[in-house]
Amino acid sequence: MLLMVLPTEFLSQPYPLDEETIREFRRTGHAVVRGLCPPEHIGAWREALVEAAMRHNRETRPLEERDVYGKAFLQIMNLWVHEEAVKPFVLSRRFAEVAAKLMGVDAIRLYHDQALFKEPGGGPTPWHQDQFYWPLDTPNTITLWMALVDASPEMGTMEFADGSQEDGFVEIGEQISEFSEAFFEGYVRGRRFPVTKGRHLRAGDATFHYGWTLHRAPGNPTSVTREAMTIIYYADGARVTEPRNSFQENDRNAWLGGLPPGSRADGPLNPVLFP
Ligand SMILES: O=C(O)CCC(=O)C(=O)O
Repeated sequence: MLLMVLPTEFLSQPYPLDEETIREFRRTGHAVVRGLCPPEHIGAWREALVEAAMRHNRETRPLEERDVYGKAFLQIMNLWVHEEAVKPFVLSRRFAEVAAKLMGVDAIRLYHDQALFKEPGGGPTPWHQDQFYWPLDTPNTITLWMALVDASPEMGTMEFADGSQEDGFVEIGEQISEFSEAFFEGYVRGRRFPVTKGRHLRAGDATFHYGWTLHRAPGNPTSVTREAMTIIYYADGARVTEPRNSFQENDRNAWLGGLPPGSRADGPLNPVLFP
């Protein structure tokens, strides 16, 4: 059980986001934001987030018994609902404000959070679009992906296809899998999208990407777990769409309070986090 007092003041303080980062985000569909969680605070938050995630992790199979998706990472969802201690981190106004400013929207809601831990020997994360899973009618959706430990490209930081968000939904009828990797590898080459390779991230640095930006990550052959925390947001005012696949139907029930298609996406798990 965590006994330390977690630093919270900075979570409501603005981050000095520069115009160049915003321009680059809108053009390429992704951006890096250094020190979003300041170096002096990330250690304590890492400990709390990892402890919470591991308490709720239900994956016990060895890597070799899992499919491609299961090998890519341990995925533990909506920690803020299950663990009071990590709630201020996920609901941070500082983080949500950066997300809103990158997209250029006035107000932003929480979709959900997830811890994504790529274990030693974990496999690659295949090419995919996040919004394949989300029944939302706006392109203004965004994922914050924060490194909880210093992470090198060799450990599996993310690669992005620059500008791919402009294509919107590329409907391939399949989720994250060997098929999505092969299909999108050809697609990215065919569309001549430049690929931004994985970056070196310090603990507390974050990348952001649009829900439609194609991205992937290599496997982790190192002996250190690539621990990352993600928070997903969308522009306030978005509506729930008719689910286009079974995953979207699951998401509608799990994260959007089962709200019917056509209604405003403002379920009890979707608080406005900025302003
Ligand atoms: O952490 C990973 O390897 C993949 C993460 C990802 O695809 C995402 O956060 O959208």
